[in-house]
Formats: sequence, structure tokens, C-alpha cells
Amino acid sequence: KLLSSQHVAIVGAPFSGGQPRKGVETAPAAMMNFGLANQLKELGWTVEFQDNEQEIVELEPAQDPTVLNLKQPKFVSAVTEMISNQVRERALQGKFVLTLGGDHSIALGTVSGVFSAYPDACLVWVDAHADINTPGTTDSGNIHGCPLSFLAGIAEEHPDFSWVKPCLKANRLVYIGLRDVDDGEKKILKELGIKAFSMHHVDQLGIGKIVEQALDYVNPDRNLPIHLSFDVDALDPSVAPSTGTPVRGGLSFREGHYICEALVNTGLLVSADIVEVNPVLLDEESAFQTIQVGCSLARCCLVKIGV
Ligand code: Z70
Ligand code: MN
Ligand code: MN
Ligand code: MN
Repeated sequence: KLLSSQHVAIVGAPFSGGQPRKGVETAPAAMMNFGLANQLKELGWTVEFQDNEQEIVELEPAQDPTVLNLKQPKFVSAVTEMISNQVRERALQGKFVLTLGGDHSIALGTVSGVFSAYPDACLVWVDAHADINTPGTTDSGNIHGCPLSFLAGIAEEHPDFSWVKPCLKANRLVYIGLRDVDDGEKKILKELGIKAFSMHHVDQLGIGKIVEQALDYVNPDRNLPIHLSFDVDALDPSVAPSTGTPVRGGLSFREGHYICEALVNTGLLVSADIVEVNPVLLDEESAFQTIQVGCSLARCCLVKIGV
């Protein structure tokens, strides 16, 4: 048994420094204000929450110029290293670790933390985007488009990210939901032979077969711990409208939830991220809908469904 008890450690990552749009840093508080802690308690979990609001404010450097194409590298590095240590510690305690972003750069912290506690883990990355640009391939310089290149050990050396240990083998990463992948990223996925199920594949086979094939690939014997990193922009913008880079043609409400349900039903899901909810974008109703769906996905990660 991977988890020692029904205890969930919620780690707030109220951080927007991996991309240019403010507001995504307000998501953890918005999701907690929506009642996430009580909802998880009602599902039988004991809950702890570290908000990290002040901690992150204090980590912002006075000067943080672009280095080797990456914007705000010192701030992103400092925050994600802190998140990594918090996630590792809680995972080692046998707790389910639920990290609330924040932009997706925080996965530098969550994935390295989880893989340091569970070196043989696998990663399911649910996203419209591949987030595997390197300092050399990124056009935007936004680090939320780059975390997987550092984790997979294919990023060019960067002075601010030497703390990130390459922990992710190509055959332990699988994508679901891709539909906006940069040319440089396509080359990387091809060269490394990384398994990716795009929306085309979801349409073709249905979400049930996709999750099964994804797990067959990264977790063939169904014995490895699983980390889920769920970017809400994987969902269709009609389902999760308030996010920084919505892309048409995404996962339905049920398809998104099905992924979480199928993963928790393996008994191997040890941690999850919910990222890129941005409550300040669009109108209040869209923001509420997006916060609500973020909480709903989080709840889904913590209850086995009878089949
Ligand atoms: C693009 C880049 C991205 C999320 C946008 C976009 C990456 N590939 N990720 N929104 N969540 O800037 O590297
Ligand atoms: Mn605090
Ligand atoms: Mn992402
Ligand atoms: Mn995305």
C-alpha cells in the first residue's frame, strides 16, 4: 500500500511567475474558499493545508532579468525548489499530496518532489500543451511551457535550475489532451519517443481506451506510483473558460473527470496537481465555473469509484 493513511496534504502554489498573465496566483485561495477542504473531509480524508502566500511573496527577487531566454528564472526557481521540498516531505510521510497552482511551472517542484519520494513513479500530464520546451526552443520564454524539459533532462544547462535533477524517463511520461504543440516540441516528442494521446486520439478511441493505453505504456504491470499533473486548459474552454491560454476542442467535463477516476481506481495515484485556473479572467460566472471544475477534479482524485 502506497499511502499510509487517508490523509491529504494540500500544498498551495499561488504563483504566476511562469507566464505573463496575473490572476492565476489567486486560484488556491479561491478553491479553498469554495470549500475544498470540507469537501475532502466529507469524503473521509483528514486534510492539512499550507497556503504559501507569504512564503512566495518573500521569494521574489528585486532583479530577475531573462537568462538564456527564460523569463523570471530566479523567482520560478526559488518557488519551485520550495514546493519540491514541501511535496517530497509530505509524500515521504505517506500522505496524498494535492498541489493547487498557480501556473504549470510549479510542476518543476511537484514532479521533482514526488519522484524524489517515489523514484519509480510515472507521470500522467493532462494538458492542451506539451510544456516541454527547452531554454533553446522556447519562443515565449515563459517557463510554464518548459518544466518537462528540465525534469526529463533534455534542457540546456541553466544557472538557475541546476537544483532540478533529471528524474523523468521518456517511458514514464504520457500525455493526454494535446492540441497546441510547438514545432520544437514535436521534434522533442518524436526524438525521445514520448507517448502522447492528442484530442484526435481521444475522438478516435474514446477516453476509456485512451487511459488504459496510457497506463499500459507508463505503468504496464500496474505497480508503479502515479502522479497526475492536470492543466485545466486540457478541458474544453466551454468547461474551463477562465484559464490563461484556452484552446478550442478540448476534453469534455466527463472526459476530464474520467481520467481522474480511472487513475484513482488503480490504487496507485499518490499525488496530483490542478493548475492554470485563473479566476480573474473573463466574467465572474466563468471564473466560478472554472474554480468549481478544478475542485471537482481534485475531489475525483481522492475517491475510488465503484465499477
Ligand atoms: C507554449 C509556450 C503553455 C500553458 C501555454 C505555450 C505553453 N508552448 N502552457 N499555456 N498552460 O509558451 O511554450
Ligand atoms: Mn501562510
Ligand atoms: Mn500546462
Ligand atoms: Mn496548457
